[in-house]
Amino acid sequence: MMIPQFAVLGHPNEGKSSVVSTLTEDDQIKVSRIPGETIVSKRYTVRIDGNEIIRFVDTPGFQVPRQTLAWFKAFDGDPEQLVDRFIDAHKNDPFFADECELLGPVAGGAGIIYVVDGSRPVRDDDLAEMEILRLTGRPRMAIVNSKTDEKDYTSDWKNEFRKHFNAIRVFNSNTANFTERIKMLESLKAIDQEWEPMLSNVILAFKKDWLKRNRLVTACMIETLEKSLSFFVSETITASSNKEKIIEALNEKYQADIKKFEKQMFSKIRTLFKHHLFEVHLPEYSILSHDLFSKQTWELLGLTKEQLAATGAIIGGTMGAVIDTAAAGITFGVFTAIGGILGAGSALFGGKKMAKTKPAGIGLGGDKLKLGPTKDFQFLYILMDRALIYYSYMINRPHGRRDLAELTGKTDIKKKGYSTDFTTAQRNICAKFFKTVTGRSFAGGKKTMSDFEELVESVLNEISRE
Ligand SMILES: Nc1nc2c(ncn2[C@@H]2O[C@H](COP(=O)(O)OP(=O)(O)OP(=O)(O)O)[C@@H](O)[C@H]2O)c(=O)[nH]1
Ligand SMILES: [Mg+2]
Repeated sequence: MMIPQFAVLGHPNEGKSSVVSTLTEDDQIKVSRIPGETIVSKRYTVRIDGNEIIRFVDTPGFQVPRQTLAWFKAFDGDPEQLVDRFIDAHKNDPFFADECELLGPVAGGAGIIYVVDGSRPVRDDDLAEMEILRLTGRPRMAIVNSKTDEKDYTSDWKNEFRKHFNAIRVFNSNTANFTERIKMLESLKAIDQEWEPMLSNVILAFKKDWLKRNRLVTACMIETLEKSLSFFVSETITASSNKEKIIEALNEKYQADIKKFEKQMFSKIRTLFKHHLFEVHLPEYSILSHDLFSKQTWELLGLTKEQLAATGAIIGGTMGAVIDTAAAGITFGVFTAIGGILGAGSALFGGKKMAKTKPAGIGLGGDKLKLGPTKDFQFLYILMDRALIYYSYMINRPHGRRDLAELTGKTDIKKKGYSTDFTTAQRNICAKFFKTVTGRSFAGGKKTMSDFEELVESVLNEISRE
């Protein structure tokens, strides 16, 4: 089957490779500050479920546009043959090597996407390039991909573009998200009526694929939430056991494992959105860089004072408060932290209510110290919000953007979790889910799970549209 094909052309170092990288979600394409990075034309095909959908060809920049234009203008053969004849005439001439290379895909029938940096003024060379592209007679679109915000010549560029192109669009390869990629494809439809149906199918395929990814994220998130919220650790103790030590070890294991579950989920999300280079290395103050169990995490996620009070035990715990469960004669010390998450008293003593009646019961054999599953409903929101924030980073990071350093110090991090905006109905769904997965209620069952699934998926779809 024929798929639409576009050659991405322009001056050296204007962001052609970066545009191809963002459009194809391929972060393995080389992008460089030094002009002349791309020296041969290379095809990048987008595949969805194994099917080829659309192809973009990355090309080297124009080197001798004025000389090329002079040849084009002097050409008096069949205009349909113009590009082919140019390549025939110059393929062995090193002076025109880049021009032959970049015009190759155009001769092969590709549509044209012309990229310029809107933060610099229009020059004569650019006018020559645009005129060359017009003379090819191929369907063509121009995009302004501004490399800096310092100066903006977008309107000058647009004025020139109007004379030479069938469609014009501002598209920034360093900020464009899914919605902008789709809009870009929508405007590509305008460059040639014959291409419209094909491009409509491409857009449909992209949209379907995105929804599919969101469904996969939903499944992964729910699996991780279930695993984390129902998680517990336990150990058999005897009279001679060092309980404090055991509890401390259980505490560590509990936290470490839950963090591991989260890490695995993050890695799946990252893979789904095809990031190899980008990972979230957040600045100090950000939510995700905080320890999952730290006070800051809870605060930054936007929990109210009341909610924080409800989790007081956790914070108290990390502050070193000591709760004495007099009956059992065990002081909790550090594990108050867990006390809050797990619900101090009962969770520590699986099954047997021996503590109250037999203060010495721990020594009777077959007794267990158990941490988890969590009793704290807020923990669900914490885990959810962290997943959603991570997801939002992954989906909003264009693959053509390579300045990893710039990310640190950025302040556009959402200070509160998405769950803070949940409606009462949504909170109820979360509460039921929580009760079900922590084994505290069997009410609802299937419906509880499908309601929660629907909720997560709709939140993901909403974040995708932002
Ligand atoms: N800030 C910012 N930088 C960009 C943007 N697009 C490209 N760049 C940077 O501009 C430089 C050139 O980008 P490339 O995509 O390699 O440009 P190119 O047109 O393929 O260059 P050649 O292959 O050398 O012709 C790189 O340092 C990019 O990171 C953008 O939208 N914003
Ligand atoms: Mg390049």
